[in-house]
Amino acid sequence: MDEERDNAPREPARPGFWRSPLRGPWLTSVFAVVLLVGLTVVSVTGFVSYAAYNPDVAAVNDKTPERGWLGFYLVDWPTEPYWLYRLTQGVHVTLGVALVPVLLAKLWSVVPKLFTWPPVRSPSHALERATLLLLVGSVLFEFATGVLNTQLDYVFPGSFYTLHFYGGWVFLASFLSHTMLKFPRVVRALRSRSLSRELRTPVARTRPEPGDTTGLVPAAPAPATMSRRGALGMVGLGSASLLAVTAGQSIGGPLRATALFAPHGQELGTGPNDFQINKTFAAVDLREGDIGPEWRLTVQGPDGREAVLTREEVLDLPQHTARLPIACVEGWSTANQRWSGVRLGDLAALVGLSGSDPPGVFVESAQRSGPFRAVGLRANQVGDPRSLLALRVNGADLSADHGYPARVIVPAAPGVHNTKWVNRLGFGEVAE
Ligand SMILES: Nc1nc2c(c(=O)[nH]1)N[C@H]1C(S)=C(S)[C@@H](COP(=O)(O)O)O[C@H]1N2
Ligand SMILES: [Mo]
Repeated sequence: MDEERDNAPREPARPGFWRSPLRGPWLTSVFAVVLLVGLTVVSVTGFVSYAAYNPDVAAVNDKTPERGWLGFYLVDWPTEPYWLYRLTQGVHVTLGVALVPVLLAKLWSVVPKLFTWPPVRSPSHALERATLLLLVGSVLFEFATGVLNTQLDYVFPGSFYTLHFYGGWVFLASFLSHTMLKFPRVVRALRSRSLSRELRTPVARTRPEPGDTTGLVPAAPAPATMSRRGALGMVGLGSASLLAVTAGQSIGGPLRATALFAPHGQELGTGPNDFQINKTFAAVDLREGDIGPEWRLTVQGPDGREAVLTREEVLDLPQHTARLPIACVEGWSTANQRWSGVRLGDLAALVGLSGSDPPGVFVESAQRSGPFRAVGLRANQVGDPRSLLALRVNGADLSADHGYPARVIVPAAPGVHNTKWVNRLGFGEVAE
């Protein structure tokens, strides 16, 4: 008999369906505050990441050419401090990953609201629900596309940036209005219970939150099977574990080995070239001949001046050294590597331009097709004395995987702007 009753339909809109006694405004607000702080940082670093692409410089940099005024905040991406992108993108990805359990817990805590009956009570209720749809939709979309991008090596060719950028704006707008709408309620809820007392309350003494006016506390709560302390601990432990298996990919050193979540963290070269490789020589559209003795570097200036150099001739130019990391949009970065090669400014001087105040440059790779074969760099990047066309790293020739015969390395730039297998530099070919 009892069994039959258990099998009866338990539709989620029925008041008695949701029974966890932990659900209530206080618990929801604790998760909300963590997300308010965390997702603000993730959003800001995300929009900063787009600015780091210097989209105004060249069409190949611009992943959202239709963005209009949504690019109002773009700045000339600086080269100082040299670890800037390593920090902003490391925080964006690592914090984003670590917040997944908090996000899921927050959604769990409010899920009965999804099935509110009647679904729409008034025009303002309809508006509130529409905003929530945008908020929940965009946050899930941003997390899904972000995690897929870090794990699956650009499964969305090119369009990832577009999707993630516009999704980011939808999220930010709905996040701001949701925050303003709910802020007073969150403050009130947080004041209603003491966190330290909650952390000392075991399951046996766990009761539903009294005097609820938000409708989050279930109408017919079941006895507690877990304390609020247990729920917070579980979420906290989940976040801490994700942090532990992610952070190492941008911190580096011995911690690299702990970055089990890192997609490229495991693919290293050998000897002095033993740091992460994004696309290997074999993975891109390159043939042996493209980087063999036949390889030439073509340097061009705005007035038709041109220099064509063999690798030996590039090595005969003054060589400089810069200790710089590679920091990928996927969140991983290398420790500082010791790059040596020719200053981009010195190469501009070869075609009659000022070496100390050079224009921007269009960089092209011998790679015949595929993403990242070309990039535009701004004048401030070209003029930085640490910006090199590197031929060697850590005292050895570049390996084929790291861009032999020559690659660009620029301080504070996203990894994707450090073009490998470079064979042409067009100075003055990009917007300033
Ligand atoms: N020609 C070319 N250059 C490229 C790429 C590429 O696919 N092709 N990948 C870029 C990306 S996304 C990154 S993060 C860095 C990685 O450099 P590494 O493989 O030497 O670590 O190279 C950049 N340079
Ligand atoms: Mo990258």
